[in-house]
Amino acid sequence: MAQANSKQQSRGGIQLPPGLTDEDLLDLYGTMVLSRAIDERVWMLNRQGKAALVASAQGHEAAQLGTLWALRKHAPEFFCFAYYRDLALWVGQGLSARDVLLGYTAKEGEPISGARQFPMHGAAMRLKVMNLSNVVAAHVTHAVGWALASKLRNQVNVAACFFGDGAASQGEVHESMNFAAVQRLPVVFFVENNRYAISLPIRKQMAIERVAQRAQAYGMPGVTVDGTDVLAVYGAAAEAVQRAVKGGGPSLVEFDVERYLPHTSDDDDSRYRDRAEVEAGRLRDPLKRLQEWLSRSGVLTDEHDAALRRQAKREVDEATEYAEAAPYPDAGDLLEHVHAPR
Ligand SMILES: Cc1ncc(C[n+]2csc(CCOP(=O)(O)OP(=O)(O)O)c2C)c(N)n1
Ligand SMILES: [Mg+2]
Repeated sequence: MAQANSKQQSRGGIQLPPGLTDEDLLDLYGTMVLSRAIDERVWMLNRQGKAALVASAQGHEAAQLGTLWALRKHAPEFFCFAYYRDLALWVGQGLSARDVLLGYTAKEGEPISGARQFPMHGAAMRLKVMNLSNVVAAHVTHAVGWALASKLRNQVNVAACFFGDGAASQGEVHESMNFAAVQRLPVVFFVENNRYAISLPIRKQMAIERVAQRAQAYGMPGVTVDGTDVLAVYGAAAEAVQRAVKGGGPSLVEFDVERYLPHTSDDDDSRYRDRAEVEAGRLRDPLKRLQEWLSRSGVLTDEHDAALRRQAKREVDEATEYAEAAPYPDAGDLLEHVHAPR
């Protein structure tokens, strides 16, 4: 756990949450730039017929990265249970552009699942992230199981569980939250609410305004914050993580985010989403928002910004070239890891 510095500082008229430094902010911003560059590239490769399926994280990045930085600062140990839209989280935890590109192009050397599809499904214990299933919400029980194990072992190992608004209506989520609250487990439920489950708008899958309203009924605190504002995300996540660390049990943190692109590259959102709505959502760009605020605050110069973007492009170009040239895995490996780890 990094040492949180307790002195609160102001940047561009905004109070920094305690513990966040300018270096953190630049590091987080650079990670967001890289994640966006990878995301745009894999979408483009899909359009060229080189990547089979893409679920974009564009619009969700601040929710994922603000949370990650809160975990790093405030949890002695943590583990992330991610879902398919969590590219920025993976990149934040050190999955390289090359590894991501190997996954999307299904090439040999991909470290998480040996290039099995969907991309970025599998476990990376060294990165403290796993995304074992594409079955919506199936991992929420795993996260609660992790938190239970850490409590039984007297460890402080926070389980961070990420899922969408649609997943929030799955049976496993209700059971998991109820069990976690009864047992006061060190788990935080992070809901990335983009108001759609594929084509289904949120008003058709729940009769209340906010997912966070449910928290009270389970017996845990619930809060909704602007998930495109990295500082708001960090603040809310830090509070929930600290509660888990102190033995205060689970929390639900809901992020109000935007899904810029169709559900996946197989989807056509023009059939159910008004263009004006999508364009309005793009005005809440977490990357642009962070960039403008850091520039205004004097933390990020134009030169530094340009250098970070050049570096990200270099990494993504190199990764694309590498992945395109890499061979496909040997078909004889197909059944490896199916029943038991090697
Ligand atoms: C149990 C189950 N039901 C349906 C699906 C098909 N499906 C895949 S993603 C998805 C929508 C999930 O929406 P949400 O949880 O809001 O996440 P988002 O994609 O919006 O980030 C559905 C219905 C599935 N994978 N698993
Ligand atoms: Mg959704």
